[in-house]
Amino acid sequence: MDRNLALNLTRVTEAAALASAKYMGRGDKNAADQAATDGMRRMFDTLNIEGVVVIGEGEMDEAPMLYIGEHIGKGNENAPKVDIAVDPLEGTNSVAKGLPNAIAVVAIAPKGHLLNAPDMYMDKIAVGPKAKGVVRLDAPVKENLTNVAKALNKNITDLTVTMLDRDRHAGIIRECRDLGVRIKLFQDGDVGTAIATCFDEKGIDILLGIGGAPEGVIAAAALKCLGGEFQGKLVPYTDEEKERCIKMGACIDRVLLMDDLVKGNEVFFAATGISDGDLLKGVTYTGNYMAKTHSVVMRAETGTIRFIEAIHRLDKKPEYAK
Ligand code: VTB
Repeated sequence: MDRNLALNLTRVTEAAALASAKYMGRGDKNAADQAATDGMRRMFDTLNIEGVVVIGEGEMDEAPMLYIGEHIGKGNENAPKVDIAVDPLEGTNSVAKGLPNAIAVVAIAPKGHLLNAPDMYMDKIAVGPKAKGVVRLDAPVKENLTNVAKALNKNITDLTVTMLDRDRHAGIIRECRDLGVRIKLFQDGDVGTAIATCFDEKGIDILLGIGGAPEGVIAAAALKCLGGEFQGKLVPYTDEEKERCIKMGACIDRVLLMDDLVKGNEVFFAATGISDGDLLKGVTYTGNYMAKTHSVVMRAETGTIRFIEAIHRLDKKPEYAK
């Protein structure tokens, strides 16, 4: 894949972020999601790729665009054949309520390299590069936290664990409290918080808990670029979900490691902040029809991470000016 494609992905996530940020705090999560999806889809049409959406907005009959199986890109001669994983608006509730952590994200890899994860829950663990190799999703919480503390050269009581604020995490929260670690709960958006474990200054040492499976693949793509570690296990709650896993050939009996989620090292990832979050600042409107976006774009092959701050003239981009 041409390395400049990675930079072009920033245009794709910026487009989604600018489109959905207009709906910040307006209480309409569907409109925000729709705007993000439209914006992202339009920009994808300008890329010279022969892509297929493997993680998207739902099945073909559930979503009008960016649905699983949709063919994307101009696909000129020599266009790379790629898998595409998108979440035009990760954190729909956050945008609707004006809360933190909403981002627009995309990951791409050569065809067949991204896991086609069913839309259900996934149990997750994510750590940054220094703690890579010392955690196992199926190990007891105490063992993982002890190992991470050792790898980071910290006391266990100086660790910060983050997880979604959900009742289903009551057990892990109790175990963490018994160990005396700090817990940072968040309302939505575990892709950004998983990635935040890879940056020392974000003050998050480990992500635990259950969130969405498709977003798990996207987070794994980012952590591959960053040299961190992500593991996930599908959590089908109903017989119907179990059947869906079997039909899709998705493994429910074991922990999915980095290479099960994202094969190889040729993967690009981009994200743009919509509301302020652990990873990125959100879209800000600076007056005079100007907006500022904050994005991150990365490639696993070289490990280069770019933070891109962009100023957009909305008077020259009428599609975002409304
Ligand atoms: C969301 C969202 C996460 O998982 O909570 C969702 O905030 C699933 O959890 O970022 P709930 O059904 O309890 O809301 C994510 O979308 C992605 O993992």
